[in-house]
Amino acid sequence: MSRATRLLNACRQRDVDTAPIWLMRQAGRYMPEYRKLRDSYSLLDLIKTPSLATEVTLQPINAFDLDAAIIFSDILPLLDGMGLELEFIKGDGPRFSNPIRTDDDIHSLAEPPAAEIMQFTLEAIKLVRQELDGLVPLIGFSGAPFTLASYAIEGQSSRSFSRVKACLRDNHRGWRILMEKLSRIIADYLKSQIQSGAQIVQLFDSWVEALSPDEFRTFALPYINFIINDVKNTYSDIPLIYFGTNTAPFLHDLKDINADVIGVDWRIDIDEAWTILGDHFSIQGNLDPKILLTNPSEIEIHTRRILEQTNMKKGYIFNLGHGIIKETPVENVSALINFVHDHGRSS
Ligand code: 1CP
Repeated sequence: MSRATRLLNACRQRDVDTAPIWLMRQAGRYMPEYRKLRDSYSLLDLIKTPSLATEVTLQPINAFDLDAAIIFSDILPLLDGMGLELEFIKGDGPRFSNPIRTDDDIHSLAEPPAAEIMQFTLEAIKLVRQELDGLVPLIGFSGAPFTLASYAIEGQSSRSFSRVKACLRDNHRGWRILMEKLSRIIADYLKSQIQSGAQIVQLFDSWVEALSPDEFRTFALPYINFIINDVKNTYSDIPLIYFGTNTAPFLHDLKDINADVIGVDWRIDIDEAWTILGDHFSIQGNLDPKILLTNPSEIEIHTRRILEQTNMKKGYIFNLGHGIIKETPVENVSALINFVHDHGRSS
């Protein structure tokens, strides 16, 4: 079986020869080729120049035996397109100079067509598809609404989430209006990516662990459902992955979502997660990215355990439990991929 079909088959719970593997944030700072480009260009230059975004997307595909490409972009430029001014500050991460602080700010968030504000990423998707020429499938993505709302309200990375939590608890109406706006534009963006050539799409809910199960059910899940149903109504054949961090307390609630694949992190055994979710889902995960900082024999121990837990059941996709860390040695990435392909075979 070729790399062209392994991941798509696993998303659809069909037979595979061995477990497919891709890595969240597989293009980026741990790769010397990427760092070299970053000497000449800012992150936003790379994202907003389709030829450069194409080059970066292909770097890990050329370097490793990965089973998918993920388009090089970020979850935050969509918010910039809605009127929140995004900057990436060196050494300090993303920052919005005009975060949402009042109801007026929520009302004045613009809702342009995603195809207008994310045109550079859609163009890059078309270029990458041409370059790949069917070698591996291309994954498109968006931030999930809770995670994007958190950045929009906090204005930057947060530990306490105090502002976003105050908004969802004390301003139900404002929260609903904000989440509805975000959900509409995210659904539109994912559909535009599919129209441009994305063959699988993933929603990243990287900050969802800030919520209690009850808050998740009330303030996040309805909007996740809206997006998934909207995308699936138009593109029922395109696999959709929902990934969140520390979702163990939410798995019972995720059982009914219309995604094809659920991505889980390392804070739950993957077989336990799969049992709770049910066999109708494919599952993706869940090596702790910190393990990749160690050495091949340590990586083997943890990877073998995950492969044993999933027992090569149809629908298993190997990934990390979160994005790859920038200090990761490239040789460890190669060792991981080879180990998964060699040992992920059905017996
Ligand atoms: O060169 C650099 O300084 C850039 C570091 C970097 C990179 C490589 C950022 C800044 N964004 C990206 C690209 C990116 N972001 C991709 C590329 C495709 C891939 O190879 O996977 C993807 C999928 C993302 C998604 C993203 N951006 C998420 C969700 C995934 C996750 O890791 O949780 C989040 C939370 C962001 C925000 C963001 N962008 C960049 C940073 C440093 C952050 C996180 C900051 C924080 O902790 O809040």
